[in-house]
Amino acid sequence: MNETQKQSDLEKDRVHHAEGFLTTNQGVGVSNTDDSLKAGGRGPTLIEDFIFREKVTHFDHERIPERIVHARGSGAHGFFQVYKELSNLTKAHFLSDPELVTPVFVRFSTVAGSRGSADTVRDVRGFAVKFYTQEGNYDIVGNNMPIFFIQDAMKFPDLIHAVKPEPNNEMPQAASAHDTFWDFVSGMPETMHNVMWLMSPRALPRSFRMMEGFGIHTFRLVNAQGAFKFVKFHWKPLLGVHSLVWDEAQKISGKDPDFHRRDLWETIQSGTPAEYELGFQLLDPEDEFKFDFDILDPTKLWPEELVPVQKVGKMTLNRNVDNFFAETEQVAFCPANVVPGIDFTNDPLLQGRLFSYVDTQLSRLGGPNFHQIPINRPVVPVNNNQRDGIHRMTIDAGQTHYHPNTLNSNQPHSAHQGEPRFEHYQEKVEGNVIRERSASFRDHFSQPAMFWNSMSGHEKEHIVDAFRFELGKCQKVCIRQNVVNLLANVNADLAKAVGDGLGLNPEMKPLASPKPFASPALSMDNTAKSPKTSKTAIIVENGFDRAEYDAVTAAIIRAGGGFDIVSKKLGAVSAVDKSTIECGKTYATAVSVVYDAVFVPGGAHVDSLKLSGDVWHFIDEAYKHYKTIGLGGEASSLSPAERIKSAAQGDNAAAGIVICGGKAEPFADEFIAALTQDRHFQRGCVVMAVSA
Ligand code: HDE
Repeated sequence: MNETQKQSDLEKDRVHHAEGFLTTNQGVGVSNTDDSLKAGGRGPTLIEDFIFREKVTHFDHERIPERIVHARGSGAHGFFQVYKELSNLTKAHFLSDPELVTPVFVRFSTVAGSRGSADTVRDVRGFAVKFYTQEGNYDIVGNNMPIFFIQDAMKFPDLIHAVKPEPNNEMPQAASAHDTFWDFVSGMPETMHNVMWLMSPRALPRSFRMMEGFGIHTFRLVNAQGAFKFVKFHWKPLLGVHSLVWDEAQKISGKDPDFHRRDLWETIQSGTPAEYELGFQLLDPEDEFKFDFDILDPTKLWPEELVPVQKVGKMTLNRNVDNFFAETEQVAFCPANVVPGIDFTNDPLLQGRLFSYVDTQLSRLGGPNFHQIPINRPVVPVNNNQRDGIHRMTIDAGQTHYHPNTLNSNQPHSAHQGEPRFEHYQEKVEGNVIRERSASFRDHFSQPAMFWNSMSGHEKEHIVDAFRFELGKCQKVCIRQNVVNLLANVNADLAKAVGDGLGLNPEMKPLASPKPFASPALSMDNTAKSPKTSKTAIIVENGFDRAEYDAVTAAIIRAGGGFDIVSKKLGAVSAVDKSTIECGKTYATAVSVVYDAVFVPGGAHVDSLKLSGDVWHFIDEAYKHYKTIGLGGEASSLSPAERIKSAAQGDNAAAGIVICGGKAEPFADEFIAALTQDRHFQRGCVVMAVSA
């Protein structure tokens, strides 16, 4: 089944409600859905009103329990294709043929917040992909960070209890900046690597379309001959990895809590798909012990400089859901959903996950038949002796539902050799039954130190600020102190810088002296950059320069970006030459934080713009968030560079501010070049003196 076939499979269950008369759930026609049945116009409602009772009863039960983690999510449909056949690595059929189009459904999510929480909180993002393959469903249930907080699934309830709102007052919502989280962290040094990522810009994606995805655990690829390689899965966004800045993210949480959801929805709706390449890091079995970390430890990544990521295929998300609840809410992912050719390892976090997902879905989706919900249904037949249970959808005909049987000639039969069937990799296992952590899992600081060493100046500054913010929100000074002590094991300058902001010094001698290793691939400065799908706000009032406007808007469109026209009121705005354009946003409905750049054409309107506090604020805020600012003709007088520059910035104060020097076209090209650079961090960044 290809992508279109999956769509037509779902079509069977899609009801358009476009025409026809109202009915009850029993199909009985309803003439009035506005008034309950009463004894007299002013009399009591009658219990026999089955139409009222049915409508309200259904409404009373419209919500199902939200996910205990990853409650807030956004989904999209699409397809996956491999670049070349990979049968030397795996017998997985969907990876065997570049012609094969495998339908996928993806759900992106935050972890800690509840279903109605804001999108741009500081958090890990879920990146869960369901492949509807010819051999059954395969799920990569990953995150946007390549490592996890804990090493053993046994600690997951503790971690989540600590990060979720505190139990006595249910605060704060969707935030790790509180005592219980940092109390847990300070007692669990293994969290330090993921905590470093969480304090970095990676925790504030600019868009779901601009973040990486990782399967985290080490898996196995097994080929038809039974040979295997260890593998780590990566998703690499074609647009590169980009982030918000913290002040901006917090403001977006108020101005547009649906920022990421809207971004994904609107981009797909406009016909531009979200695209990611699937990458493999591969390791031969004989190299299992060649690193100074254990490949089964999920708090460790494989540096890309040591094990390069090989791009093997591409995923394209090109279709929004028809119904959020039916698809995004009811989809059930599970790391145990594998197909022949892909297998597990003994990573103790993965092993626990293999149990947890179906277990939670049993209560969230109300029983054992959630695989029959359209979004969860495989595109191949399901054929077994499982029967009955809550919400069984199929009518399973016939006398036998057991095996072996003679009454139905032993059908369905066990899959033969030659039929697609899952065969577990026969790993040799031996050892004493013991409740302990392997000694090879004990180094908790080398990789956090590597992450720190790999960051650029502004990324380091972001991390220090994030620690100061989060710990500053903790009430107990001893918790702040414990974390600062722990940070000294990662990097002395980091601990000192964080401590300075909190009025504390690291109190203990570091336990470890991590190696000065860096992995340049970890810095977002080395990512792909593109003006494609960027959004520019164009501020105009009556009397703007039409030639500059035309040149810049044409250049934005050529570059694959978009723009909104923002003014003090909606409707027509006239240029100097009396031509008009339609304005779609006002200073009340548009804010700089949801744009990548601002452009103000020159013209007489600048006199009026200067009288507006909203306009100054719009431009200054974009400046503070390192965004590109284009100022044509007279608008150059709106430049924030001279007004708000600090001594530390020096000549960098004007970075990313493009002023029109006369001709509109070169100005437009310069504007796009600056927009392509993404943020202009050199503008305000005071690079810390940090030793490796
Ligand atoms: Fe999950 N996780 N998780 N997790 N997880 C769930 O399953 C769990 C972990 C991830 O969009 C739950 O259906 C345990 C790592 C994503 O629907 C639950 C452990 C990674 C999603 C669960 C982990 C993830 C979930 C809640 C520690 C990245 C959202 C609702 C062993 C590799 C999927 C549900 C979606 C959801 C358990 C750790 C990713 C409770 C026990 C590591 C993307 O089953």
